[in-house]
Amino acid sequence: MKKIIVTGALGQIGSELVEKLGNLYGKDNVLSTDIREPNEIEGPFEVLDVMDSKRMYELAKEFEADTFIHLAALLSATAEKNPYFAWNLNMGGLINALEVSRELNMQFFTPSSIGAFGPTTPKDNTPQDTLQRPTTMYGVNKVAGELLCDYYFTRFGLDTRSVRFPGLISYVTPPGGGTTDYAVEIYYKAIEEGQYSSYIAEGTFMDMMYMPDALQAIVDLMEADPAKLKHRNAFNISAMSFEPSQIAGEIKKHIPTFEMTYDVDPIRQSIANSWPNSIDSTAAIEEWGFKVEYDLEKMTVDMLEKLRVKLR
Ligand code: AKB
Repeated sequence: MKKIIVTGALGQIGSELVEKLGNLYGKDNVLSTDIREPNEIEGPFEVLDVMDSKRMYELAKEFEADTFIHLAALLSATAEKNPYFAWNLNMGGLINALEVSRELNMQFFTPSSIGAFGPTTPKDNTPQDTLQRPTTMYGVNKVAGELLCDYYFTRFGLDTRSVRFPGLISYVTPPGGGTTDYAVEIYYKAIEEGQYSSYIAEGTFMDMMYMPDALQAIVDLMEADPAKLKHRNAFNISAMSFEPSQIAGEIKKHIPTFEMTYDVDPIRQSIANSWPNSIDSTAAIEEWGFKVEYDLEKMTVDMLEKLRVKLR
């Protein structure tokens, strides 16, 4: 049975991942941590600033954790507003988590992102192994993080594993400060106001994934036979690629009066322009059986159904 410590447990991925891990491995076997106190949470919780390596070590040791899931990080748009802080938090938190995992001999997961690619990366069907010269602080952090995790694997034998997540869409906890957040906001606004003003321009394709598929991918990768993994940090994974008018069109099938306009945000648009249109997930499929259940159509049905209940 696993004993798992999770940082950033109250964030977009963490809040749903902790529940899934609790159902799979037992609620008492998952220690949630975050920099702030939760309103409500099931299972053990501790306040932890990931810059505090001493407390991180003590919490992991006391809990007898054998798996570390490090989620605490700033997303792309927020990182661009304060690059110095982003470097310190994203890289400082990561190396602390890796060191604790090395000292306590844990399995390790931290997400990378499509943000690890840049304008010189092939844009369509982006290969697993390709040019990575990102032009954002977030992207610099993600590439450095991928290399650092690979380094801990080859140098210390630490079992590090990761995926390059696309934009993640969920009705539970909203994302904060990402470039792909428009694809979540649009569903809320469609239900609440019947309209949405997109900060991403028409024709800008980005990879996306519905949260249940993202959570399953983490579990499947962490359970995968290490002998089959030729790659580690990090696997390309994607469920769909669309641009704003396509998601709007899908919503319109269910809310015919829905209207979308554009008010492009130059910073987030330039980040989006530097990312791939669509990435190739073949290595993940071949090495650990990556699969998805949701495409744009199926996700839209589920998002609207769940949000109608939530926003009632
Ligand atoms: C972001 O937009 O910053 C994230 C990501 C793709 O990593 N959702």
